[in-house]
Amino acid sequence: MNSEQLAWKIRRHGIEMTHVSGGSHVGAILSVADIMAVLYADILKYDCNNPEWEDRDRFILSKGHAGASVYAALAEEGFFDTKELLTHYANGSRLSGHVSHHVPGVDLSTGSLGHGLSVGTGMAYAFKKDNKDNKVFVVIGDGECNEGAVWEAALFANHFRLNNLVAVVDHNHMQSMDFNENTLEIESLAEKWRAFGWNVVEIDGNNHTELKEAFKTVEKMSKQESHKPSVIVANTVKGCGVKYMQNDILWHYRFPHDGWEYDCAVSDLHLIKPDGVDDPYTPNGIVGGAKPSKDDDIYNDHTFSYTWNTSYSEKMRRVSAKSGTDEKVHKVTEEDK
Ligand SMILES: Cc1ncc(C[n+]2csc(CCOP(=O)(O)OP(=O)(O)O)c2C)c(N)n1
Ligand SMILES: [Mg+2]
Repeated sequence: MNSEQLAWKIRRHGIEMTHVSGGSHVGAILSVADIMAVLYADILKYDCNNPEWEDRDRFILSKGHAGASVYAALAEEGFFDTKELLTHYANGSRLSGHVSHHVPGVDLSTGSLGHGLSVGTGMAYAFKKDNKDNKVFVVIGDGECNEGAVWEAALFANHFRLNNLVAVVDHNHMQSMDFNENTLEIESLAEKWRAFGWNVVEIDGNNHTELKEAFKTVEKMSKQESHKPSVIVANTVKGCGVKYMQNDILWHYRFPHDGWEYDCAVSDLHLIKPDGVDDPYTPNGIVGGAKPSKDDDIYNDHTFSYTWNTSYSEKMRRVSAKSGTDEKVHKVTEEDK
């Protein structure tokens, strides 16, 4: 399966898994789907028949709340049966909501944000000490970069010249309740990584050509004399692929319910389905599905600083979603205030 096909599968499984389980984080799964797909289809070295293979690359999804994306990628790549995916979040299932190392192919349980890069850095350091040429890849969230431990790991990785370490930031500009810039200002994110001594490549993280090129570039950079670790700042859209979810923070926690939410999500995905890939749940998409009515809460700004905290200083509310449209994020204007 090529990366575009795998990304579509991850999205389709992600919708079904959150729909069936009532689980959260569908926006985060859709945001990271392309990064995961390119990693599993083109970059990572692994053997699905021997998950503990010593020479494998190590992979950590540090934003462990997007666990469904890793489970879907592993199942599609043959680590276990895709039918198991629908046990996600169920009592007794090994496919817990956040990533679990009890699942074949998973090297580290994650979910408490801020730790994946430190562990990945330790792995990379150990490989150096053992003269091994395994690589370590860590995907982190941009909101996760609020955690101090991320930056401690970044210092360490540069100090020890861990050129066998690649971090990818899923830079969707949002976290759980709001846009990053309204929560804790972090821009310029790329400049910050550069200041910490890393090679930095910034790309569109929902574009497979750019992702593949970026992994090639960091591979070349890692061979430079400086031996720096590398980071790909992958600009993504939270909810990418389902129009009404895009850049709407509601879909960090809300799952696609029965009715128009599920029907529109599936229909949107069918509009972008690549050739040669099948939908195991709704093979022909949804014909004549439910549509939102004018009273449904769609395309509204659900950010914390807009809806729930009216006293939140406008000075700190730096970005907002445009209400009434699926247009992208925009900066706060005089008119908004
Ligand atoms: C240490 C810690 N604090 C808080 C949370 C709750 N939480 C889950 S997801 C999330 C937002 C993360 O944002 P980001 O890293 O940008 O991920 P995204 O969903 O945008 O991909 C938060 C705060 C957590 N999982 N771990
Ligand atoms: Mg984010």
